[in-house]
Amino acid sequence: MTQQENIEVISVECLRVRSKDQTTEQIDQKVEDRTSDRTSKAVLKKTMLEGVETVWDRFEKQQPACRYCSTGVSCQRCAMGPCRLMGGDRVRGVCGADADLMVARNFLDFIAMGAASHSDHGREVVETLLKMSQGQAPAYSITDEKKLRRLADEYSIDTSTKVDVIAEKLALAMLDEFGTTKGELQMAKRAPQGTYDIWKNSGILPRSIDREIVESMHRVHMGVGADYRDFLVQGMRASMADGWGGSMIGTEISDVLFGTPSIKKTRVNLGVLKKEEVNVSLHGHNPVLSEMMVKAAALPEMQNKAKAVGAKGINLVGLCCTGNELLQRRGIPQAGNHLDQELVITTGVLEAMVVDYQCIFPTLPNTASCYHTKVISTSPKARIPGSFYIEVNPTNALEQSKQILTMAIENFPNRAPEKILIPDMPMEAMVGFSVESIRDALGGSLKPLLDLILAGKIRGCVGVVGCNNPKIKQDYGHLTMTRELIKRDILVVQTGCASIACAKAGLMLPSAASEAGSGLKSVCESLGIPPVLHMGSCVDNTRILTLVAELARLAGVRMDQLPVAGAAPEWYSPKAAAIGSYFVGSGVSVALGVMPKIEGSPRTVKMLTEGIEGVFNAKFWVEPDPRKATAILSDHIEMKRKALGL
Ligand code: BF8
Repeated sequence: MTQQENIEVISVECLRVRSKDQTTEQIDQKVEDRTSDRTSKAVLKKTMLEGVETVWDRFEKQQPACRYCSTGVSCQRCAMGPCRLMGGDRVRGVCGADADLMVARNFLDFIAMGAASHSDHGREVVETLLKMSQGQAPAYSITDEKKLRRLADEYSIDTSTKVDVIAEKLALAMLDEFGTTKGELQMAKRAPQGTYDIWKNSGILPRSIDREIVESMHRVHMGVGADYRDFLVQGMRASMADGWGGSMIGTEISDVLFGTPSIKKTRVNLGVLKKEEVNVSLHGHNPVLSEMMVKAAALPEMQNKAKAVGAKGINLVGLCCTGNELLQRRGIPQAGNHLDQELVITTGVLEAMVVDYQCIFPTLPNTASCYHTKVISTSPKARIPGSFYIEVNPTNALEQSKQILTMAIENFPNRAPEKILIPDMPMEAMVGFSVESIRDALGGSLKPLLDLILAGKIRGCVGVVGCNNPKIKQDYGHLTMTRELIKRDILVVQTGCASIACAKAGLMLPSAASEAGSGLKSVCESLGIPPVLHMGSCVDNTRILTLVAELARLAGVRMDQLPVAGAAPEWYSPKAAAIGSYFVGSGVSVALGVMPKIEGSPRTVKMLTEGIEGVFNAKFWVEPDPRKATAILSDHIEMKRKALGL
């Protein structure tokens, strides 16, 4: 393919809504109902006044949602259908599947999709390490050699040789995990023995990463199993392959290549965009691309190019989980979370939106076409009509990143001044709480954290994680729950778009300790940290797994015995379903704020919210009201404390 063909773009139209016909009062009310953040409100209002369509408009047009699809009793799985179980004499699909089977099969498919996405991302990170070690990825290097050696030890790799050799052996050993015939994954052994035994005895110990996903796809084919319970157990096993396999590998090797996060200050919200600079947002998930963009933007040749078009410099800003990756390692400012992705464009000052994959609205090029923004896609897995396609891989990454930046710089003079709105005042945030940086902050051990929990100054920990979902006012679930939890002296750890919600609201500042209960407040004040800790991207939920596993080992108990829980108040993604499942499988109960599509099978609901507790000592709750969900989480933590005799 020639360079010209490479950047040939399909033209797409600007999608408009009739919000121009609405009164200002009506628009104000909608803005209020749609989002919580001050800067998002300002830009959403402008977008609505301009009549440019957003995710909320499309959500409205889809209402009312199909009841059969919402509850999981519709099936598109084979060519005898489609089928919907509508009651009366329509209680089985053409193949004979009843509601339990249909729902459980759909749910396994959903979890496997999420596990596949995260694990495939992990694979690409390790492939980059392999290419680097073999001299084929010249722009990449090892940033955290200590971690490389520690991981090599974990994999029983000889560390007395050259770093490149260790890196190559580790990369090959990790890639082997995707199809290993050993029957188990190396990093699952991080769990305490008692927890590991539960996995083995209950049949959710993953055999290899790809195998669990492929087998899930096999099982959801018509006419394989017919017992809904087997589908749910396989969903757990596929999710564990992600949590203790693909995602964990992704986190660990991202740290090796790009640095293990350390505590630092940064800024968040749409106010991080700059009028005088070339603004480029990095959106998606994999740091293999975005780290190279950061490297390219720092080059004097790129800075000079920017100055030549009248800009003061290049302003890189993050979005979604790519943003979280950059935030925690480089302190790159974050423009917003999932539902902000269109609003970054509609500020009118974004020269380029660079994407890799996952969580990217396919209509971003349409949104961009209403302004001057160029959307640039980079992954052969994720070509998007209307975007410029510049393929980035480990071998060509720096050169391609320079080309992308050049396109952004050349686009700077094309802004339409009448369409510009940058809200003022970014919010400051303290981020970068990896397990390693928490340990360092505590003087080299996690024991002081365990002691604070045992002593009751901190009652327990909850991971509030996950996405935004237009079914819920943006960030409302995250903020309400997090505030309620810290008030009760429960430390909140966060990843993904949930963490950006809290960062935008100032909850990741040490001064937010004033909102915490007296115990947590005194701990935060003495350490100078916020009561809500940013632990990274969605892949980095594995940091939380590692943290809980280490605390459990220190306490000499199973993971399920600790006073901890998880929550995803605004989740939307299949990846979030996989994350929730691997937490529950690991013994950490999870509160969901959005009902999965399982209500069509009361037996499935019962199994996930009650039945599995007898096996994993953990379960799901589904509670849309974040206040009620907090009460459930808090009671759960107190119950766990009591069981430990605390
Ligand atoms: O990767 S970016 S919307 S899926 S939380 Fe959710 Fe946000 Fe997507 Fe997780 Ni992260």
